[in-house]
This record gives sequence, C-alpha cells and structure tokens, in this order.
Amino acid sequence: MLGALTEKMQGLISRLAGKHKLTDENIAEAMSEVRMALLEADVNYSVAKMLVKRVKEQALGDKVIKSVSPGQQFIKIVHDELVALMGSDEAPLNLQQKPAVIMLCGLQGSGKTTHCAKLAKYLKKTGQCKNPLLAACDLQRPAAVHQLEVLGKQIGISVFTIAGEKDPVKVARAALDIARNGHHDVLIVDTAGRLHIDEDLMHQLEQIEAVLKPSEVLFVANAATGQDAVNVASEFNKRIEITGSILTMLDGDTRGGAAISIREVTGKPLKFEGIGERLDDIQVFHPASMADRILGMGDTINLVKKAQEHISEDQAKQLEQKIRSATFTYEDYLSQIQAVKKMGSIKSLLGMLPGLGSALKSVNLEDKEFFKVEAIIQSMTQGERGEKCELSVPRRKRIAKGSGTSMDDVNKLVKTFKHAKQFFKNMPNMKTLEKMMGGSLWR
Ligand SMILES: Nc1nc2c(ncn2[C@@H]2O[C@H](COP(=O)(O)OP(=O)(O)O)[C@@H](O)[C@H]2O)c(=O)[nH]1
Ligand SMILES: [Mg+2]
Repeated sequence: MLGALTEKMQGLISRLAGKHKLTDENIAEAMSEVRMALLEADVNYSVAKMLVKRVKEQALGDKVIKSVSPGQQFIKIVHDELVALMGSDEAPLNLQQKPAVIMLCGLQGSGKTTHCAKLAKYLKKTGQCKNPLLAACDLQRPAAVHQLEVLGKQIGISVFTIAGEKDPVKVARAALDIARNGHHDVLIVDTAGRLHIDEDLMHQLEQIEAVLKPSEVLFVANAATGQDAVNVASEFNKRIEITGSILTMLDGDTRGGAAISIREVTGKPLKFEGIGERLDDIQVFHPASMADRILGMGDTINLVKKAQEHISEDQAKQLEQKIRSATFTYEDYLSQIQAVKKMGSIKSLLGMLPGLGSALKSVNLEDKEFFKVEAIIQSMTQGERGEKCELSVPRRKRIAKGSGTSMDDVNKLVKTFKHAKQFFKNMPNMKTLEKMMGGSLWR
C-alpha cells in the first residue's frame, strides 16, 4: 500500500528503537532521513518542512534525551505529529439538515461515482440514514448515468435521473425536490469530472452548489496521484468551498503524500478512504490509523472495527474461553473461518497486525489454502467436527474424498489444529499482549 514510505520509516525505527542515547547529531541525521522519505512519498514541500521542524523541536528537548528509551520516544513524536497533521480525530459528516445533501466532486477517474454508492451503502449500514437517494448529475458521458444506476441497483438504493436532460443544474434541482417530497434523509450527488481543472466545469459545479446548498462538498482524490491531487483539491476549495475529502485507491500503489498533506494544504479534513473496488471498501479516515500504517505499525484500529462489525463481543468472549480451556473444536474453527471470510482477504487482515505488514510481502499466502480447510471441515460429520471421535485413517480418506482434497491436506489440518490448540493454551492473555506491544490496543 504505502510501500516505500513505510519501508523507509521502518528502517529508521528499527535503527533507532534500541538506542539508549540520542545525540544532536543522530537526531539531525534521523530528521534528514524523515525529510527525504516524506519528499519521496510526494508530501507537499512546506508540509514536510513543517513536520520536520516540529519533530526536531521536541526531539531536542530534555524529555527525549533524558528518557529511558529515547529512540522510542523519538518515534512517538513522529507518530503524534503525523496524527496532528492529518487532523487528530475522525471528522464525521454533517447530516443535520433533512435532507442532508452531499455533493461529490473531483477529477475524472478519481472514484466519484463509485464512492457515491459506497457512501450511501455505508451510511445506511451504520444507521446514519434510512432512505438515501443518489442523483446522477454527471451528464458529460452518457455512460456515467448508467454506471450510477447499476451501482444503485446493486445496493438497493434509488437513483434519480432525467432521461435526455443535458443540464446537470436542472437535474440537481429536480433531485432535491424529489428528495424533499419523497422523505429521503440523505441526497448524494454525483458530478462530472474532467482530466484537468477546467473553467466550464468549475462554473457548472458552482451553479450546482448554489442550487443544492449542500451540507457536505467532498473532494474525491486519487491517492496514487500524490501531490497533484492535493493541488487540485486546493483549486476546487477556492472555487467551491469543500468541506472535506475522500482519499481513494488506497489499496493500490500509493506513496502517501496526499494522505499526509491534503488536510494541511486545504484546511479541510479527510473524511473517508476508499480501499478497493467493492462497494464495501470504504472506511472512515482515522489519522492515528493512517500514522500507524505509514510507520508500519499495522492497523489495529480498523482491524478491531472490522472484527466488531462481524463478531459480537459475546461471541468473542465465548471463543476466548474455548481457546483457553482447549475445548476449541473443528466446528469453532469453521465458524471462525467463515467470520474472517466476511471481513476480507486473509492477507489484508494479517497485514493489519503490527509488525506483520512488511513480513507478509514475500509470503505467498493464498486464501485458497485457507478455504481448503473450510472444505475439509465441511466434509466432517457433526461428531468429527466436535472432536467426539478419533479421525481414523478410513475417516480421513472419506473426508479427503468428500472435500476434493488429498489425504495430505487432511493430515496437515489435523496436525496444525493440534499444534494451534497447544499454542493457544500457552498464549498470553490480552493484558500481557498489550504490555508486550507497548500500550493499549483499544484506543
Ligand atoms: N482499486 C480501487 N479502485 C477503485 C476505488 N474506487 C473506485 N475504483 C475504481 O476506479 C474506477 C473509476 O471510478 P469512478 O467512480 O468511475 O470514477 P469517476 O470518474 O470519478 O466517477 C472504477 O473502475 C472503479 O471501480 C478504490 O478505492 N480502489
Ligand atoms: Mg463518474
């Protein structure tokens, strides 16, 4: 994801972490490395300069030099300053007005149309709205209206269009009327984008904005375009005042520059991030989570959120109890696999664990292997799944055949399962784990 920047920061961290003494010289050296890494990641020049200055001021203070672990203290300062730069807290949408109008704008291909649908789905799923309406005001390409209609159908949310209409301002006005009369609590408006900033487009957006008087104007920025995205955001903000941004394509190859600079340059918070092509691939932008990812500290914030979405606290407690008492069965294993499957790919989930991100790069971790296990357990009888009987050779043969796997696969699973049980039995509890990781997991 954030590839090179994270790698550089990790390199610096591992060199500094063990240091028991920091001098003016090695602080200066570390600072110049941070500065280079930021500039290479396409962070806006003055933003990088400001960040380095702030970190330096604090790092040279007595508190760091005299602390027990100055290396770690230094990293904490970098982390905290990154968080502050990106806005400290989550920035929720303003949905007070009824209907609350959200207008998405940005360059062509940045992900506007897709994020109209993602946002509608997300707001409904999280109970922030009940009856959203999407409006197709990108009339530049005929395909754009159709694209929004298709997405709306996929998520079961109505899309307002006027067939044959050429004026997006008229569509916007009519959509607002429909939203008011049809008791829609949120209206999300898709607009046209161009390849570059263009006077006609800006004028059109100004007119649409005047008609809609939106509560939120979100600039959609493709994270892969780095500083360009930030400059464009700043231009949009001058013409149609934006209320925040959505950073998209964060699942792809990005350098991180946009994430770090966009808030500072526009003065408007980053509100959401797009992390894939599926309509569920959207999450609230959390500055601490982004700082964790930049520094290669995993993403426990979003991991916990995802887990909470799919596993209830009761289920989690029950499971922990079973694991600890080693009464964890194949049946439990199966329901775990199924819960994890709903959360996303195994590799992306493991990548969210602190310290595993870079280690996973070279690992050939296939979801296919994982799902083989699912097939094997599904071919077991209830008694076998509950470990009420020994998995004898004839049983194993039958299971392999039934699941379309080999005896080797089944043997491997039985062996891994036994080891896992042993491992979990001796595993430290959450409190010890938190201590090992140097702080609370539940921020
Ligand atoms: N990988 C990835 N692809 C995305 C994301 N958001 C949108 N896309 C894809 O990017 C392409 C352009 O998106 P679209 O919404 O049509 O952009 P628009 O021109 O700004 O409306 C589409 O193929 C989307 O499926 C994202 O967060 N990650
Ligand atoms: Mg579009």
